[in-house]
Amino acid sequence: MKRILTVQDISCIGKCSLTVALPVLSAMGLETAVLPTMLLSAHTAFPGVFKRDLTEIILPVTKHWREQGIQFDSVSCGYLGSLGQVDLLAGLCREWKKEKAVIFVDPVMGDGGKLYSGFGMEYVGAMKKLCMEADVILPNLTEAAFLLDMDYSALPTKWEDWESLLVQLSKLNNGTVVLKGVGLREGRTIVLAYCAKTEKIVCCERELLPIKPSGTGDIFAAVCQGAITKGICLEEAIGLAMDFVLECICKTMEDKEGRWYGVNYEEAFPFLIEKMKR
Ligand code: PXL
Repeated sequence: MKRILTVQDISCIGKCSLTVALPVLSAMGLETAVLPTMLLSAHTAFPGVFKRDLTEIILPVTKHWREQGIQFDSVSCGYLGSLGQVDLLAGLCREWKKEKAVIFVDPVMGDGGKLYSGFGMEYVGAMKKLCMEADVILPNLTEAAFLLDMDYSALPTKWEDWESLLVQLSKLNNGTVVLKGVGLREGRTIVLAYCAKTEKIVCCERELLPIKPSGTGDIFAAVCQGAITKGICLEEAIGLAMDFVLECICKTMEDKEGRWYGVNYEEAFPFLIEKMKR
């Protein structure tokens, strides 16, 4: 079994980051190690969240793994707690990469044109440096705009302009970029990917559903990491991640007793497990 690591916060309530990535990756048949970056009583859409920054655990935990000779086939970073932590992870990713791990960075810092609460421009600068260490970066449109220092309202509307935006983004890591939520066509959602090494563009298009529960970006990133680590090609990995996210959103819409704050991924698992058999 491949062994992978996922580095992100644990939000005790709210179904995002580690509480969705771990079950998804385990269900995909990967031995999944976790490195929690911050503990939050709930995700940041709740008011008055209690937070405990876990930066101080990162070096002792990773030192112990090194002493035990533990290595990873891939490592992913998602929501990180603080500036210092982003720098710390950049150094660790460099080490893991030398040990042949494929590095995925979802530069989680905002959505809907705005940064999440607690993040400012310094955080964006640190995130650019972390992206440099990644083989694959997976920004949403807001994160892409911040990473390129451009205005969210100036994002492209034409296909040719998206192509050049992808190329610009791929210069951050000189690798692969997976850009989520591109709205090129009415009623559709598009993921565009570009690989700097092959100069190939991948475009995956699906139906745009009317709700966007939190946690779906984290699920998307987890499925991409899992699938690519298992040797599935980029295009199929993105297609699988989009299909599973759609299934999760459908289950969320069907669930009349569902909670406002999270995605119903639990009832979508049979779909993912069935897909992984093929
Ligand atoms: O889903 C991204 C995410 C992860 N972790 C925390 C969040 C969010 C988005 O709001 O608040 C704590």
